[in-house]
Amino acid sequence: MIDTINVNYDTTIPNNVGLSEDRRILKALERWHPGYLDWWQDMGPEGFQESLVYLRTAVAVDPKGWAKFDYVRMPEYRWGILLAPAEEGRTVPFGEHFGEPVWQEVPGEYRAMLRRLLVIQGDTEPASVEQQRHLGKTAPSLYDMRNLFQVNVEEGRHLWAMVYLLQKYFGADGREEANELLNRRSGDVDKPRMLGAFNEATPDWLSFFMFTFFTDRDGKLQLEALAQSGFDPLSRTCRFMLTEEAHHMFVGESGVGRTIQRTCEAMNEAGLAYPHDIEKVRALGVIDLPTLQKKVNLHYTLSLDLFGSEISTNAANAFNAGLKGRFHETRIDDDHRLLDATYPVLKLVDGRPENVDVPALSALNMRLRNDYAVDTGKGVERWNKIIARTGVDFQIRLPHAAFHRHIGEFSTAHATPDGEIIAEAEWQARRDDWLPSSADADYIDSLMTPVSEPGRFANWIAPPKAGIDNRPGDFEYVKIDD
Ligand code: BYC
Repeated sequence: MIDTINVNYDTTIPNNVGLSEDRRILKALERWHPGYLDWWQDMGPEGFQESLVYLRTAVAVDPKGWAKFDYVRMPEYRWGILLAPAEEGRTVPFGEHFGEPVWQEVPGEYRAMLRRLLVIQGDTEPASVEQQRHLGKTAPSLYDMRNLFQVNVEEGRHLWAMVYLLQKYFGADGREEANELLNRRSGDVDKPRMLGAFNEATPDWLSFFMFTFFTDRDGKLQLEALAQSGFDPLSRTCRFMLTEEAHHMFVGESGVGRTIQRTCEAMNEAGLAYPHDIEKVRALGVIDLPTLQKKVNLHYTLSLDLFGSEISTNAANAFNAGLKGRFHETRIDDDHRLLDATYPVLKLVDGRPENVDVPALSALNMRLRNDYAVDTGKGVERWNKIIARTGVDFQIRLPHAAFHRHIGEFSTAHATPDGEIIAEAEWQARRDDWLPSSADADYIDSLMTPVSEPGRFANWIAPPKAGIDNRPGDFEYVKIDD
């Protein structure tokens, strides 16, 4: 009998899906495994493959007490296939098949659509590891370095999660896609990753924290939407991935929060009251808040692009089919079919952004993006509380959804962070006021000197409030030379 709660570590591929009784899939995954390890060696964290890292590994899929912590060399991390427990009697919660029993096999007519969703989701996971592979060398502390590596190994596991679904349910096509997931490369002109933000560089630690706050949160919203799926194995996979994802957003939110904290403290210690006096704040060796705002503007808008076009037939088809639902679908009080409903979509009307009611089915990307904006806004408010507590007069704000967009309704327009549409020339003249300039990048880069003594932190970032797994402040989270 398959134990669906505890993870079996006796096989080469830890799992709670009974792989040892599923020889065909076990074989397919074992054939894929060496290529994955080669990819990890080539594209995973550079320079630390032999170090011992204090990592958590999932031992069960029970939301309470599911992980254990221990020192592991990353290439020896036990990546595995973990699905949340099945819900008995679960029915399709939306779309044309609303109320029918969920599927354990892929419905033939939805094969192509489902495969595309799995491949896009799968592609983002190795992409983020590739984007972050240089960061170990400039970690501001061993604590942060360990968090980076934890995020990286779990993104690797999320790739395994999608590869399992592709191999198990899509035969030869699935195997081919699984191989392609190891062949594309973030930022490569010939074989780039599929979505925009996953081809951008993550050159410094502030970018990493912004990425895990903003872009991993797109991951949260997309996984929440896929966790509603009528294809039950996908739903169960995503539900467990979300358990791990929460830590990634914690890393981002607390990382930016600690950066803010340190900047404000340094300003207070030096008697600097004016946050816009950038040169004086930078002379303290911390990241001035206006530059931090520019990074917010960049990462938020790159992440908004990940929701696709505001009006999308792809999204409508996936909803009708019962494959991809809305955020918290089962908590929404409506018909879950959206036959007559409308939804307001932000459009460019007479040269201004305006809400226009459209059929709700066509506006599902916009709706998920709005849910994302609300979720993101709460985190930004928590950052603003940190600033307010220090007495510094500054507020971080999310820019308007028309600002700096490459996908959808506003991709052809230029807008200010307040949403005012402007001409190309004004945009070019003011771009560096709103988005990080190369001089800003150079300054941040100049702060990225590594700190590897246990318990010490780079000058630009405050220590965390608590250690990982309740470890003391001077705990050696990474044994670099062991
Ligand atoms: N870049 O109808 P449209 C995560 C393409 S993050 C490039 O507007 P649709 C993670 C689109 O593919 C979560 N291309 O959009 C985070 C389509 O092309 P085709 C990842 C883009 O399909 C951090 C065309 O434009 N998971 O997990 O409704 C670290 C028209 O498409 C982009 C998912 O995204 C773009 N930004 O929505 C690690 C879930 N946007 O097919 C991990 C799965 C659109 O016509 N994906 N296009 O050639 C989806 O649900 C949808 O595919 C999207 C796009 C939301 C991405």
